[in-house]
Amino acid sequence: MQADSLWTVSEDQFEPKRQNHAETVFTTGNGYLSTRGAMEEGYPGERRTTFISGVFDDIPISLTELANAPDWLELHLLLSGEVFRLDQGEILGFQRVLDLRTGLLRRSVRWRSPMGRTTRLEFERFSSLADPHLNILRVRVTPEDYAGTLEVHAGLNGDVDNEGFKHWEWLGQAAHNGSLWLHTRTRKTHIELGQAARLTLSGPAPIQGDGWDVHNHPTLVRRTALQPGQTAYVEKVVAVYTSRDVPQPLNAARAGLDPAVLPSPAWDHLWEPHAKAWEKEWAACDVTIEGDDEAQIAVRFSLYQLLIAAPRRDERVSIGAKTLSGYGYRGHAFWDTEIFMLPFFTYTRPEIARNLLSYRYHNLDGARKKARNNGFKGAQFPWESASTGEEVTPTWVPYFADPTKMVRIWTGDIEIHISAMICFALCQYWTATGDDEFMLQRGAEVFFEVARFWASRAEWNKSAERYEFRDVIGPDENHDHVDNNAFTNAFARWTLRTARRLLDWVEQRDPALAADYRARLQLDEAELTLWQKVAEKIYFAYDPSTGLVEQFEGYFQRRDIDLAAMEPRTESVQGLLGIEGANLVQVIKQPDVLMLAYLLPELFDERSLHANYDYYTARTDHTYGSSLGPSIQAIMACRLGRQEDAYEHFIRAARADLRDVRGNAGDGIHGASAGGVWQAVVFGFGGLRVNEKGWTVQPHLPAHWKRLTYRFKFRGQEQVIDLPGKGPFSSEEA
Ligand code: IFM
Repeated sequence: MQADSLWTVSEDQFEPKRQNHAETVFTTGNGYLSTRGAMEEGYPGERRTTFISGVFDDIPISLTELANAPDWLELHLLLSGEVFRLDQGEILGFQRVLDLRTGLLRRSVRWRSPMGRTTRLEFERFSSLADPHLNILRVRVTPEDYAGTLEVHAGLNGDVDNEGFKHWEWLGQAAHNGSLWLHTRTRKTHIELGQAARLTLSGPAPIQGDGWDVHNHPTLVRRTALQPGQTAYVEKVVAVYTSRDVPQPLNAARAGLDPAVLPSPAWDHLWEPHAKAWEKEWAACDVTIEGDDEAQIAVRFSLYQLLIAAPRRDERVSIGAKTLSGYGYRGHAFWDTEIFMLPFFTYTRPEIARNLLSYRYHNLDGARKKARNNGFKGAQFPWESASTGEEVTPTWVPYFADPTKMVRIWTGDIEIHISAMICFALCQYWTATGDDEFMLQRGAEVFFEVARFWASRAEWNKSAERYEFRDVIGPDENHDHVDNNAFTNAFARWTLRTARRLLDWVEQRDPALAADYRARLQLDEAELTLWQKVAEKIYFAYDPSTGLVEQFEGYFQRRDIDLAAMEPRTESVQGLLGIEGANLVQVIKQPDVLMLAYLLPELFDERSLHANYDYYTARTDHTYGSSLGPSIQAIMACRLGRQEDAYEHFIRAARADLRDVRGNAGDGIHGASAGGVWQAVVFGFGGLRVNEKGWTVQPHLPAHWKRLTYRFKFRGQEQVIDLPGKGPFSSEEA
């Protein structure tokens, strides 16, 4: 493959049946907003969507979701009176290419109309990374074998919905004198949105134009004439602001398109700073793999998807499990962000990691409220989070196997490890960056409140003389309402101990601040003693004779079925056995205990690692279980020297969205899998380990990889690791 093709993802057929998958893959964006790869002219069944980070709105009943913004993309072309549509006439040539290096989406089409006229069209678009409020598309239109007219309609369409539910109310609009704008507001959360657009048409013949002031869909129209072989240039540039950004978003959007600020045509003015901004991003994080083109492209694709979802200027938003690229999980953030996506940012773009962690800090009050409502102290972070930190997990959803039935979702009630995951991510960020100030001012408060939650949630079992966490769901969601999930218990203990040490450190570093925390949070000695007592006595089901950790109490008594004997299958074990059925057997959705071994390696010795790896690997639904599992499984396989296993799991993660392994990529990118792919390469094959003392590299490259390079930052210093061979292989301190 050419070096350039290792930076692209492409398709060379228009396939209406898989258009939703393609829309996800070809998402463009800049962290402020993302637009799915729908086509400008629009097709039945499409999920045409632009999500703006943090723009949530409520829907009945007590649900909140990212609101699909009024459509900026719309562009219709009439070629000598015939509407350009790929589902009519004949497609003589088609290619779409996403350039991961610059976030440019290009579509080349040769199309014969129903009347037999042939036209070449070159579409391009991007959302500026340099100025996140600006989006631009352009088309070059060339009639090949006819002389005729070109008419362009470019609108801002406020009549959009989230697959049925309309979030926007109209406030105002205009479409005249070349000016186009739309002013709308979300119905419940009252976030105002100002959008302004400018349409440019140029070509060899005179241009005429007017505007259609259709309610909620203002549109500009331009017309010209073309001879065979002549090319017309169409450009639509759109500015987007919300009241989350500025007090007067409409004014800001209109001002952004003022020709004195942004000359017309705008493409070249926007392109250069945009391309430079992307160059800077990749310089900080690119990974190169020689000897495996599929892996190379998949890694860059994963990083691209994370980068276009990452908040660069906003610390009150997170990244949803499906990034900003689809309706899945309604834009809500899970532990996917802290454990799977965040390490990539922590080690390559710590400023973004800081924003993401600040989001949790700003939402502490929501988490406090959740703890209080459940009868606990401190902060219990929501399993699914939107803009306030309050729980937004739906309690009932249609059953995926039979949407006429509703199923109760318990994760929002009892999947409680999320709070510890936030603390873990804070520590990881702190260790990697040495950002003491952030830990002192923000991280510590989160830690203390979460520790307090764990101490109040723990239950004393008098007869067994231990603290327990009953009625929980661990990372493996095939089993709910279990007691003493090992992952949850171990992380409760870790948080309590780390919080105590952190308080000592704050006391040393800044006694006044420590006193302030003690007073403001009412942290007295009795409570601190309780943290210690609970931590010492938390039950952890480790069997020294086998080295096995029981995933939860009674897990080993569940029916042990032969997963291999169920092959070949095309759906998850939960899908085949039903929710109740899956609860009764040992098959797990993701490797709960191995995830623990990955995150807290100090709890497992070599023998125990092998024992748990063998036991749980055979019982994990790797193919159709959770997309979070394969990358972690790959890392653990690397650490245990199981190279072939490692690659098999890694490539499964790498293909999750590009090949639509689970058949649901149309709902959006699996953000955790994308982050996991980076971790599998860097922490797995690349062998990076980091602790307070420094870092070491002990590589485990797949046999067919000729070379791997990756970069990361440790305490502000950029490190480039070039494998095999070229050290250094540790920092001096480690
Ligand atoms: O957070 C995950 C969970 O671990 C498994 N179910 C899907 C969630 C969102 O990706």
